[in-house]
This record gives sequence, C-alpha cells and structure tokens, in this order.
Amino acid sequence: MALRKPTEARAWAALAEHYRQVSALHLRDLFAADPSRAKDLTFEAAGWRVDCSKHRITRETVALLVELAEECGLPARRDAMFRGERINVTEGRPALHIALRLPRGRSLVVGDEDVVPQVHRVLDRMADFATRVRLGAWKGHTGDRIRNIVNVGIGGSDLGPAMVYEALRFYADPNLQVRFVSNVDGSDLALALRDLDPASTLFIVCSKTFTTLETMVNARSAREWLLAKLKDPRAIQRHFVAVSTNEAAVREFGIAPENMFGFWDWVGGRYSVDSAIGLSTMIAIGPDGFREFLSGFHAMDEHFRSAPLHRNVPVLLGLLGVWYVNFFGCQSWAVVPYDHCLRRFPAYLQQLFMESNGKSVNLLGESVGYATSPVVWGEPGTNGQHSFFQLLHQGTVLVPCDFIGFCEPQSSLEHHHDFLIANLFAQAEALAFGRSAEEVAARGVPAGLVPHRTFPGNRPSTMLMAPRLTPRTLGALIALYEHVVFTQGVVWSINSFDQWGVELGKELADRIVPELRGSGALAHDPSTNAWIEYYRARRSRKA
Ligand code: G6Q
Repeated sequence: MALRKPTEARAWAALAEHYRQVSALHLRDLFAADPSRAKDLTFEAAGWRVDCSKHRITRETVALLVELAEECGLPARRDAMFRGERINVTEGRPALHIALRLPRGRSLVVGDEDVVPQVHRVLDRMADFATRVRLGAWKGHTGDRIRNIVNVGIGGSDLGPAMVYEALRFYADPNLQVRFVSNVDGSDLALALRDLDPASTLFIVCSKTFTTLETMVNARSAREWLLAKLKDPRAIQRHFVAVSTNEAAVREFGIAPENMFGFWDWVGGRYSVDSAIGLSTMIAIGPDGFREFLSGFHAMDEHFRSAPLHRNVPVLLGLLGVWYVNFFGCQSWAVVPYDHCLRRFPAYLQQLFMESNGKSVNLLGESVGYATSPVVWGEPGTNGQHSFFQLLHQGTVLVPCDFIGFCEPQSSLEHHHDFLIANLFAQAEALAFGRSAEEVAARGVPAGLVPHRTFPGNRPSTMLMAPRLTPRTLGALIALYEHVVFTQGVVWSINSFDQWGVELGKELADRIVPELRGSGALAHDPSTNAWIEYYRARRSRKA
C-alpha cells in the first residue's frame, strides 16, 4: 500500500513553519486585521451554520491544511469509502455506514450485491414492527400493551441509541418509556427494571456479535426476570427482539429469526446508530421521524462527498483538530452542547473519536511518531460553566471547544432560551477575546486582584448552530462528526474503523472470572494476585 506519512508531506513542513509565524498572534489581532473573517470563515452544511473564525488560523493556515489533506490522499480515501472498498484493512471489510442512509432507489454495489435494497428491506421491517408497538397492535404475552422498551447493549450498541433517544425526547411517544441497560454491574439492570411490569415490557437485545459478555449477562438476567413473572417460555417471543448479525446465537438465546433485525459486518458498532441498532429510536419517534433522521445523515454525506475541501465542513473541522493536536500540542478537546437534550452527545463523541483514532500505529503497522486523537470530553452548557469552564478560561492548557446550539427551543418555556443562547455566545466571546489586565484595572479592580481577574483569551472554539434540534439536524450533526473523525484518521494514516485496543482487558477478565470464584494458585503479577486474594476473602457468596 502506498502510504503518505503526514510528517513527510510538503504541507506538514510548511505548516510547522507557518505555526512559528502565527501561533503567537492573538484572536484580537486576527479580527482587527481582517474584519471579514467572521463571514468568510463561516460555512453552511446540511442545515448547520459553522463558524471557524474564532480559531487561531489565517486564510493561509486553511490553504496549507487543505494541501496537507490532499497530499495525504483524503479525496481518494473518501471516495474509496463511498465506493465500499475494504478500507478497514485490519478487519478486511468496508466501512459503509454511508450506505445505511442512501435513499431508496439508489444503488451501491459491493462485491456483486447491491446493498441499498437490503438496507431498505430491514428499514421496512423495522417500520412495520415499530408501528405495531406504537399502535398497541404488538401485544405482550398476556395481551397487555407494550409501554416500556428496554434496550440491552453496550458500546456502539448502546451509546448511539441512548444519546439519540435523549436528544429527541420531544419527538418521542410520551406513552412509551425507553430505558437503556449496558453495564454488567447488576445495579444497571436492577434499577431499570425495578418499577416495570414484565407484562408490558419489551427488551431489544442489541449486539452485533451476540457474544458480548455484558450484553449477554444482562439479556439472560432480563429473560429470567421476565420468566419468573410470566412463567411461560413462549412469552420470550412477545417480549424479546434482537438486533444482530449473528442469527445462530440469537436463535440459541430463544429469539425467533422473525423477531431479529439484521445488519452487516460493514457497519462498525460506533457507526451503527442509523442501522437496526436504532430500533428503539424508531419505536420512540416513529418510522417517519427515523427517515428524517436518516435524511440528515445523507445530506451531510453528500456535502462531505462533493463540497470543495476548503469549504467542506467535516474536512475543515477535522483539519483544525490536526492543527491543534500536531502543531499546538493540544491533547484535549471539549464539546459543549447548549441543549439539555444533547447531554449524552459528548459521551457519544468520546467513543466515536477515541475508539476510532486513539491509535499509535499507522495502516502499515508502523509506530506513528506523532500525536493522534485528543481526549474528547464535555458536558452541556450552561452546567459546564459552573464547573470546568474555569480551566478553559484561565488554566494552563489550551483546550479547543466545539459549541453546539439551536435558534429555537424545544420546550414551551421559550423565555429560558435567550438566557441559554446568550451564555453560549458569551462563552465563545470570552474565550476568544478575554479581558486584558489594563481593561480589568480600568474597571477599578484593586491592583492585587488584577492578575486573578484577567482573562488571557486567545482560546479557540467552533460555533455550530442549526435552526432547531430535529431528527434531521441531529442526523446531520452525527454524520458531520463521523466525517471529522474520518478526515483525521486519513491525515494520521490510521485505521479509524478497528478497535483492537479494547481486546486485552476483555481477555484478561475472562481469565480472572473463574479465579475470583476459585481458590487455586494465581500467576499474575504480585499486585493483581494480591487484589484477587483480597476480593476472594471478601466477595459475596451469593455471586
Ligand atoms: C464499536 C465497538 C464496540 C461495540 C461493543 C458492542 O465500534 O465495536 O463499542 O459496539 O463492544 O459489541 P456488540 O454489538 O457486538 O455487542
């Protein structure tokens, strides 16, 4: 494979030199020197308006970053993804989440099969099932209407549906409660079930492999809970459905194939919220809402596929990440949605960014020798302002922020919204422009307090806004970040679609489980041995 190491690109050296020239410039100076930068560095994509002007960049920075992307082969790699090539090289498969949102009637042939009709067949089955549950036509074993949906899954089979359900609560059927159980800690399942009636509860067991320890332990306990109350194994067919690629394991669990919704090995877990893994979302918001959701993804895909790189929003945001990580040395990135319903969005992005690009070898297996994914984290505004924003404004580390907001509120408490949005704009302004010591002193602040009350500013942020949080704008936002991650993965020459880094811990845990329950000799390191002994002496015998 011909691979361009980013550090060997001509543009990389040019960016290093450019960094020396511009890194000390303050955003105040950049705005003073170029009053039209707010307009010129604001872009539109799939219903989103994205302002990059509060970044420590000039037009030359953008040109050099775009050149770097070109030298690293971004357009060709992007087109290969859209064609369904096996770009996930370590697992030998395509990464084809873009096919999940192609409109009916389009075609995408992979191997010798057109995957689009397959995608729509599953969507139609999901729609039929979701409609029956919503209308009460799908009944529980005792004839009760389904009122509670419990999604059992973890990682990519949980974070997406859980985030989207919270995000779209105002679009969801209020007569249905949807809960998410992921943790193998029994407290998660116990708390989710303790006030539910099995007769009106439907479990959606979401697992691509249907072998994941946490999900299978939770699903089996859920099955026991149900059978303990309903006493008849036939009840499983009315109260359990599966979303998986593993029909044999689903059947073995006791779920009939007609109650299984499939997807494909070319859908990665963290890229699967728009596949059948989104079944809970479809039941909550209805099939039409789910199609709107998919249309938002597709609109952003089209933008990413066709917009010129220097106006391509996912490309630009991805490259800004490269600029701060590799040239400013930033190791952290904050995502702060000013929308309560997006409160799980930072957790969702953590997996998307850190599992995709938290790698230290390139596609050829060589050590990269440069930084890759930053730590991604965040909390909704305005809550974050009353906790960690202190560090963002006056701390010693530079943390670029993504601010996300909407012009219209979702709740009927409309008068709250101006307070929310005023804070959103104020934070970006304060971070960028700060308040100098002279300005502080001029306000009559005692000299001893001036350093404490000075804000250096020059702290970069992106502002992303859409008219309203809808299924469509949410779909577009998720796709935007998927392509940001892709862009960064291409520049860093890494495979954004595998996750080998999660395997070792799982393997060791499998070995430790019987050791906790037994009394035999241990052959770990002295620290691990001591912990196992400590736990053995104290563990609950009921376990
Ligand atoms: C995501 C990862 C991972 C996966 C979970 C659940 O990209 O692959 O988070 O989604 O481990 O896997 P299953 O769906 O197979 O249970």
